[in-house]
Parts: sequence; structure tokens; C-alpha cells
Amino acid sequence: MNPLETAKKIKSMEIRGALEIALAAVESLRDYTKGYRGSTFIRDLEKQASLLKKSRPTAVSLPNAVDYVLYLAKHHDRQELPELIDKFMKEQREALFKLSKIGAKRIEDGDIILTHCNSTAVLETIREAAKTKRIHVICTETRPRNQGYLTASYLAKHKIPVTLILDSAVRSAIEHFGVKKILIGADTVAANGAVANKIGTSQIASIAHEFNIPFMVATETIKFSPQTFLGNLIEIEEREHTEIRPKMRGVTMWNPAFDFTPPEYIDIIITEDGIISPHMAYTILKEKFGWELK
Ligand code: RUB
Repeated sequence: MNPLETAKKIKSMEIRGALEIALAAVESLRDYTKGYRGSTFIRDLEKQASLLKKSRPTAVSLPNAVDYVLYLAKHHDRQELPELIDKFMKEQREALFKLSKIGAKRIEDGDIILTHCNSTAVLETIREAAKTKRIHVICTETRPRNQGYLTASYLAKHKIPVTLILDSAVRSAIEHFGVKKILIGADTVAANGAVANKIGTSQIASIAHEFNIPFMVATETIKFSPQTFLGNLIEIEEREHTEIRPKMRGVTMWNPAFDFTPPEYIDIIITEDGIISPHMAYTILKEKFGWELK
């Protein structure tokens, strides 16, 4: 698929989730490179890259992955680029696999785990743990786009017990089911360890804090933001109010797609490089994004 079509699908959320949008974007740049016949490759590639980066603003995996491809393009021959992009994509899939193995160790037999939205990092971790442990997952519907239905169907397909709840039922469900852990994905991890994820995540974190329930984030390090290291703020995407409901006379609507959970509410961040505390985000950024920070 070409970058323009890919950007449209990311914007409309036909392709969604922080890892998937990053992989789709770099795959489209790979296809663009393979089919390129012009004479100003880097300049043209940069145009396609900026198109992709503008498609959704919050998940930093998208600009990180796209910028990495630009970096590769500037440091290698064009002929080598498709193979290097394939290697990068493979590494990202491996990162997901590794973090799921690491995260699964933090799940115990009999755990009741609450999740929000639809995260491949969360689902793969739960699926890995469920190979040897009994787990019951409580998942929120995740208004307005109802990504929780995807989560629930995936778990049901893999025969993992799952209960779907309304977003507003989190507090009640924690008490009713005796939830033991919260596990969520991430769109962006900032240098101070704050995590941007689907709107509603921070409310769940504050309830978990009140009940003293471990709040765990599962994320590949591609979702750590070097821009925040350099002082930039993360933009929270605001989507059309029609996602909430059709127009109502005399009523304005506000539809932010993500929110920030402060590091104080996060117990651990599970990455492919191991389990870290949110305050180690800074170290990961320095180690992993040297190429970007320079
Ligand atoms: C998806 C979302 C997910 C993260 C992590 O939001 O908030 O929790 O992107 O997902 P949206 P993953 O549906 O608006 O894209 O672990 O799959 O990268």
C-alpha cells in the first residue's frame, strides 16, 4: 500500500493501535522505496514521511518509526533500504514477543486483570500467561470507538475467560470481581515516565491507586518519546464529536482520544528490555534513541 492510502487508513482508524500504525507506515515507505523511479529520493521520501506522521498525533511509535526510516535512508544506499526496513519491522515483532514473555511472569495463577482499550502488547502478554495460568480478564467497552469489543473477542477466541463492562463500571468491577492487577498498553511514554494511552486510562489508574492495585503498562520501547526528552509536549488527539453522538442542539462536545497517567500511579513498565519503573524512562531514551537525540 502507498503512503497516502496508509495515512488515510490510519486517520480513519481502519489501521489502529500504536504498534500497528507504526508498522503499516514503515511498510508503506518500503513499498514506496521499491517502486521509486525519480531522482530526488530523500526529498520525496521526506514528503511521504511527513504525510504519514501527520495522520495521528499522539502515538509516538509512528514518528519514531518513520524518522528511523529517514535516518536509514540518509545513511545507506537506496537499494539497501527495503531490506533494512524489513529488519526493523521484524525487530518490532520480536520486541512484542519478548515483552509478552517478560510480562507473563508478572501474572499469577488465579489473577483477575482489568484492561482498557485494545492493545496487542497487553493481549500477547495475557495470552502468554494463560498458557500456564488461570486468568480472568475484565475489559472495558472503551467508548466511543468500542475497541474493548476487539479485546473481548480476541480473548474469547483464545478461550481466555473475559467479562465486558461499561467504562463507567470500573470502580464497581474492581470491588465486585476482586481485580488483582491492571494491565494497559501505551501510545507514548514520556521522559518523566508519564504514559499516554486511550482516554479513560488515567481514571482507572487513580482508582487502582486508591485500591492499592498494581498498575502495569506493557509497551515496546519504540513508544518512548525522544521529543519529550528535548522538552516538547505530547499532543493529545481530539477527534470528531460525531464519534460521541450526532449533533445535539445547544450542546458542544469534546472528544479527546487519549490521556496521561502520571508516573506516580504506574508501578511497572514492561518492555522488551525488561521491567522498569517509570522513572527509568529517561535512561531507556538515552540508550535507545541516541540516533534521534543527536
Ligand atoms: C489504542 C490504544 C492502545 C495503544 C497500545 O488507541 O490506546 O492501548 O495504542 O496498543 P486507538 P498496542 O484505538 O485510538 O489507536 O499495544 O497495540 O500498540
